Amino acid sequence: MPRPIGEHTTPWPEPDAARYVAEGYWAGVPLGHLLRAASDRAPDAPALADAATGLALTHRELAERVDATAVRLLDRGLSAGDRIVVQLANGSAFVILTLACLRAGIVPVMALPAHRRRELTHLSVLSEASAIAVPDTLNGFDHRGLAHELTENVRNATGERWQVLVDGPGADPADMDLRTLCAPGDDPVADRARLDATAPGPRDVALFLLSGGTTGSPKLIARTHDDYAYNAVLSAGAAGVGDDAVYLASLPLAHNFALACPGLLGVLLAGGRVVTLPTPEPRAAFAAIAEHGVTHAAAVPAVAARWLEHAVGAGPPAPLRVLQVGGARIPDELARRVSPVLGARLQQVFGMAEGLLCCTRLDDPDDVVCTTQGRPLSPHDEVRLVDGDDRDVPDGEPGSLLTRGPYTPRGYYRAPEQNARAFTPDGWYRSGDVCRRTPGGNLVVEGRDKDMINRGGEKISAEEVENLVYRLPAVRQVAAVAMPDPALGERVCVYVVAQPGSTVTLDEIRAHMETVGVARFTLPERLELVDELASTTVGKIDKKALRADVARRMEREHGTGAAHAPR
Ligand code: OOB
Repeated sequence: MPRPIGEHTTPWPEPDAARYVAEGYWAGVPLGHLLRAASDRAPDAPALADAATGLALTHRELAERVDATAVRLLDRGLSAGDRIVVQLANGSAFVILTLACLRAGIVPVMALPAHRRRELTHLSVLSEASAIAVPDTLNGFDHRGLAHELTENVRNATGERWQVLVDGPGADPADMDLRTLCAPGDDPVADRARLDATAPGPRDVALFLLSGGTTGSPKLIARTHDDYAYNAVLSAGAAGVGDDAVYLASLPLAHNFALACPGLLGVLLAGGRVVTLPTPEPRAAFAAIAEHGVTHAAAVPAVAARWLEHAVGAGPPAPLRVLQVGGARIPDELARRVSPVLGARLQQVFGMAEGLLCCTRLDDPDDVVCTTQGRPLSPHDEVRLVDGDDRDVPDGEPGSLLTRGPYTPRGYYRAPEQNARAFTPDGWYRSGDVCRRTPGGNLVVEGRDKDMINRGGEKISAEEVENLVYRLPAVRQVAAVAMPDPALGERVCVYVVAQPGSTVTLDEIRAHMETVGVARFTLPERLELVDELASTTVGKIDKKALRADVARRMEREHGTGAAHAPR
């Protein structure tokens, strides 16, 4: 039996929780109920369009499919509180399965399609998952095969049964076929009554998001029904999402941004419509925007840049009203082009799977929208900017951002050691972002003091890359750092000191990491072989100096770092 989730979470202290309830932040209703209620308000309005398959569902049809799927999951042996790793591309199977889990109290673990053996094993074992949902193949990769390969490792580690749910014609009798699982049911009234009677509690864990990579392997963030619903509803309000909104989900839905900021959940809860697309590639995205009358979309800066480029030839994506940009800092010059070129209002979103969301508001002056990352969503979000001794810095000075609030959990799941570092004893989350507060109260993200590389919004743990590179016998010392990149903001560069008489190449490092099985976006894209690594006065590797060094080298090679696009 998997351990009850509650054994390893850090709940909000009761006085805070009571205040969040009393002041109406926490609705006290599980997400499945809220979604059901939203669909009852406009059952015949369109809810979901899968741009890849053409499937279109109204709110009633979606809710009934979700209920039918939830009932089938329960009938096939999954129970409320069980965990299921969901690794699906954006599409109707992702939506129906995830919502079905929320409805039944089964807890989805939001893996990314890019994850491979190492990440999936870690997530499955840590969450003690009893199932995984995968596409049969995606972009030429055999996800079904890998899911079955994990069976033995996961069973040995957790003692759990391991069921593989497969989306696509490649499913065979050893799998649960997601197309059958997500099909319409025979008795929607009975399904609904059964699920209403066994619904999870509002403070139960609704889902696990993944942390953006500071320690070796991703950590799990347990988000409750109450806190995540609040996150989604509040985001919808700030993005101007109402029942007339049509939202394009083309960033991975497993990311907090596309899932609930406002994303899939916020838009459905507002009675709007979601269009799923497996890729944000501009041609496909612009076609989907035109075809479905998309009013709202979300992008990381690298995607926004490609959309801007595309719009110069193709013209603006006419129906688009709001483009949210977040996940990494958008350069001010790029931000200023969004409205004139795309004809849509820009909303900057500075968020984190750990909770806190900051954003610019739609009626903010252009200067605020284009040069800041906005301010916290909730009046109950607490934000401090502190120095190295956790003392508040004067306004206008950069400081490390600490936060607490009604949708920022107080600890990672099953991670006491990391929690001691990432949270203060009185529950503030150390985001690792270095920010400055403007006189108007908005935050500007100026840098970070965490050891993470932000590759176009994908977060990569430097420690994880180093751990893997250290496995190569020729490597004596390694440090992974961010190098500047014009398209993605940052990419991974590794500095290596080889063993005496040995050498190592970038291809060897990448091949080794691929053999271990990690997401491709984590593979280093540049190698610097050096005799020694710069160190600080206390003998730690000086990553700041290495980052400056690689930027300098690239500038020398190409005039500016900007001209160079490795791999
Ligand atoms: C979003 O969430 P995560 O968990 O993938 O990454 C969080 C980290 C932040 O701590 C910060 O370092 C960086 O990503 N970040 C930004 C940013 N938005 C996120 N840095 C600068 N400017 C921004 N606008 O990335 C995420 C979650 C919800 C909504 C949007 C993004």
